[in-house]
Amino acid sequence: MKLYSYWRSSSAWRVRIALSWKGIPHGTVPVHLVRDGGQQHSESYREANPQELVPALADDGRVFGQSLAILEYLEETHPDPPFLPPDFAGRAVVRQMALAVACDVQPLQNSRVLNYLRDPLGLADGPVAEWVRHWIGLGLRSLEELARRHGDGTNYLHSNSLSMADLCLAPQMYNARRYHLDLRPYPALVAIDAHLMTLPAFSTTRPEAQPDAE
Ligand SMILES: N[C@@H](CCC(=O)N[C@@H](CS)C(=O)NCC(=O)O)C(=O)O
Repeated sequence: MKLYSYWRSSSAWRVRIALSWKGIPHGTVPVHLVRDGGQQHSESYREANPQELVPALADDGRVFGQSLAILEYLEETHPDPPFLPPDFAGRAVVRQMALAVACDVQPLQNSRVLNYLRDPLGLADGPVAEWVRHWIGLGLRSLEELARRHGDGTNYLHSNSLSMADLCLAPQMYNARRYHLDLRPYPALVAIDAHLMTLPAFSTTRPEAQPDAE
């Protein structure tokens, strides 16, 4: 298996955690999202992922994009240890929380969106950062409530075991800190994130631990 990744990509980090958690041997191909005008736009990478986004995962002669599709693929091909609960309702809740981050928060802070706000729309860096904080804050507010309803409020988002939702939470919290969002309104998420970062699958795959980190 080969993961196309960028050290600071929160979507790629989800997959790095999954590969580590499941102990799946793999290589990593760094794709620099800024250098050379963005290597995600190169012809060779477009061949791997026509969406020109990281991550992408190559396995067995095929390449997949979209981190959540990749996570589901890894879960189905390597079910042990699982990151989806055994019951249908539990799975739906975990997917609800993962998608709340992956569909409704992360896309609004992706670099191509922020670049478009700057040019051609003419927003300065201050308002752009404000935009990011606004959307992350809104997403975390609902996630905090969901964590209280479905989790233990201290270790995991759902029930008392690791799930795909946690794989989305930690990278999102990292980005919230990067943009200096006040995290005091989200004590359950802060506690869960702190616990997750004690797990080797999270700590060893964090952005700063990547070979392409700057
Ligand atoms: N929904 C996609 C999002 C992927 C995504 O937005 N990747 C970002 C990095 S986190 C990227 O490649 N950005 C490059 C760009 O904006 O040009 C997924 O979950 O894989």
